[in-house]
Amino acid sequence: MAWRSIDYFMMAQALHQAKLGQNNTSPNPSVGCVLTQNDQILSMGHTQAAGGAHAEVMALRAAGSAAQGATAYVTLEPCSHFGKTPPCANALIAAGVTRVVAALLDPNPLVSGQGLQRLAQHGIVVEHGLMAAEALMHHQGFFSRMIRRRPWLRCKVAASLDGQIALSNGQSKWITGPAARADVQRVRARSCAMITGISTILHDDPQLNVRDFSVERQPIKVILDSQMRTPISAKILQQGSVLIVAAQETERRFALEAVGAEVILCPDQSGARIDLPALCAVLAARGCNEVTLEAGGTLVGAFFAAGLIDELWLYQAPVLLGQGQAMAQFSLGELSEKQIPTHIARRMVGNDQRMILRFTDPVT
Ligand code: AOF
Ligand code: ZN
Repeated sequence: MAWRSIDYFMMAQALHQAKLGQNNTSPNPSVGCVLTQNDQILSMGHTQAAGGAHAEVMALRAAGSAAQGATAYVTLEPCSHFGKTPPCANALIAAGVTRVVAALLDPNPLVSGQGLQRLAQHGIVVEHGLMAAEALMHHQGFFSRMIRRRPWLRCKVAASLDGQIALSNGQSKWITGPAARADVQRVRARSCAMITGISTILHDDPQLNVRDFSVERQPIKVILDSQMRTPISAKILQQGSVLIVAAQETERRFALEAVGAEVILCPDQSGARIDLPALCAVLAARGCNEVTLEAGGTLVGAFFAAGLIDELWLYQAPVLLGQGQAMAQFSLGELSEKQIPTHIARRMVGNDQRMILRFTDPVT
């Protein structure tokens, strides 16, 4: 397909729209839509919070009758099914749109190609694949959940130059600076769930919530706590939306449930530890597209060893901590087994370096 530069420009606007919704549409993907007439923007829209209007409907509402004969640029194929809302394909047809350019086909089996097919059956010119790689980066969580049945898993680590996340005595506040911590708040805001371990709860008493700015949706807080040792006084329990994942039944379940936590069992074969792949499947089944792990070296190491970390967000402070706790504890028999990212992006955030290291290729 030979797209014109104006097509790229419009799809970039649609992607920008899509990003506006990224903190609150889950389990729905946050899609962006731009309607144009004679290469001029008529209107734009993005997906509303779950159950609300889709991107196309928002843009169509804003354009009104001017949508007759328009082109629609969408980051994801318009839907063709009756879900919580009626099909966007029908709305585009009814409005008289004559051309639809989608970056990606919708991996949802209820849609997957049928949206574009319906549009084409009504004489609408349909194209797809424009800026697909960029759109995939944005829609990665939704694609991961739909195709792999597990969320896109990001691991956030704040470490020193020498890769330590805490001193030997456990002290870890604060290795990175305020700009990096503010950046982490944005990462939490777009996460459907935050995962941590019982050791982090006992040592740091974190809240794992978004508090620098207001959000419509706080992430679910998931505590991997094999023996249900989370203290009732833990700050995280005051926030609500806490899921405690244990390996064995204990009588502490009742006290934890009494303060509002949900407790589930997800044991591995040994019965003593948590089955990490099964936990990821549980989170996907609950509609989690993107999940962030903020934990100590033992749990991070276990997730790495299980091959479940798609992306490492490493905030590296320009300090040396010497003897301390390593960011990921796992052991390799051979150097050839070392974990190698396929893509690295770096930038400075305040005085700290942020590296985004991807270990998984985009899921399509
Ligand atoms: C679109 N435009 O903006 C989005 C789409 O239950 P519903 O009606 O909200 O439908 C959810 C499904 O719609 C979701 O799984 C995905 O396949 C698609 N998302 N489609 O046409 C949008 N967010
Ligand atoms: Zn739709």
